[in-house]
Amino acid sequence: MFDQLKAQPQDKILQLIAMFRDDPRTTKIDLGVGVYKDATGLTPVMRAVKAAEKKLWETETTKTYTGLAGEPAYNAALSAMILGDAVPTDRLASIATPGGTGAIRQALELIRLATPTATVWISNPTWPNHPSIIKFLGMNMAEYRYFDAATRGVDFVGLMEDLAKVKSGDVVLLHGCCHNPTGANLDGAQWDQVITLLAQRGAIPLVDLAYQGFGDGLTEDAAATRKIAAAFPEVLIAASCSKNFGIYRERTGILIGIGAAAGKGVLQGNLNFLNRQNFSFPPDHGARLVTMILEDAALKADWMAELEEVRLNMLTLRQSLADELRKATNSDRFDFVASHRGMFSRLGLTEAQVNTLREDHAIYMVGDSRINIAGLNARTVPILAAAIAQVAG
Ligand code: PLP
Ligand code: TYF
Repeated sequence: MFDQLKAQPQDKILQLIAMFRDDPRTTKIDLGVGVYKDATGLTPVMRAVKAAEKKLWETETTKTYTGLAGEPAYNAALSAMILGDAVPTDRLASIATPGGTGAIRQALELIRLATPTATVWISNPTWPNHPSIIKFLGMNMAEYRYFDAATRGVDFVGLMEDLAKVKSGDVVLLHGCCHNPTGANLDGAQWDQVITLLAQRGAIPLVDLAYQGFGDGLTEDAAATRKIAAAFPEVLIAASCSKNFGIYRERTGILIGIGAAAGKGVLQGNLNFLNRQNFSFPPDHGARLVTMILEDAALKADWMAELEEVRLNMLTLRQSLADELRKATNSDRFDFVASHRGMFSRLGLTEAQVNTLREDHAIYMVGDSRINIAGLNARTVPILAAAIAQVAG
């Protein structure tokens, strides 16, 4: 049987991790995979997470199964963090999932279960796992323009032209904030136009929210998601706690379905069913930590303070990289780096330039010239700027 298997395409981002590891040069700089790193290059366990883990060890009395949908307290606390009071809770159904990826997978399976012929629209470009999972599930897919290669901002005219072709019942996958891989984002007025257009078209938004708190702030980064949640009869939200709680390997996410209150029971039943088909009970450790933090005023305040440090550190790095690139290239071509938000910026370099940066300068970025801002520090910012000026100046 196994001889029938074909080799599968690898994730380019994950491949880069191995290449970096195998590079013996001590000067190497990793701007690849989207993991937050502090100035010393470490991905720390957040203070509130450590404190919650200690408390959990002391107070946890059982590790028996949780519910199929996860612990209700987790779903309630995380839904409230994402949605505020944008939608009445009698319209919300939700399941805990293994990470944001698990939430996206379950969302797509729910869509396929309800409307197998629906088309899922994704931004060009997007996170590679989006098209990979959509294709794996055998679903129809279409792309909308997103990135303007000249300005490195959003191609808003192209985006609106393409989304005008969405048909009633189609699903449109939107990055709630901090677009991956570009770092270019819609402003509030542009979100309003997108929402009006998609509502007219009868689309169902699927929001991927993986970086709440990494862009403009915890509440600000949820603003578009909240507007969408309030504006459509049906919405899916796939959210991740990997980055904002720094609990990547605990696999902590949520899928929220918003629909008519009258259909909540059936929607929740279908979400539970999908969890049961795929893995029965979702992982609980990370979800429990998140719940403990969100329900405890002191832990929550400390977590928010540390998340804010993380966010501001990335903003400072953005500004200093933009400044250094101004000096190194004697131009304002790279000013966009400072206005991008989240972990990533797509620099707009060619694949050959990306390869030269890796081979000659030991600087690792994804082949589409996406850099992880958090991979930099005060020492490496000028090194990167000088190398970019050399290969692309
Ligand atoms: N969606 C996007 C756009 C991402 O960048 C990520 C990765 O962090 C995820 C979803 C989900 O990540 P995870 O499955 O680790 O929670
Ligand atoms: O885009 C990134 O780098 C992060 C981490 O299969 C990631 O979202 C990358 C690849 C992958 C899962 C997570």
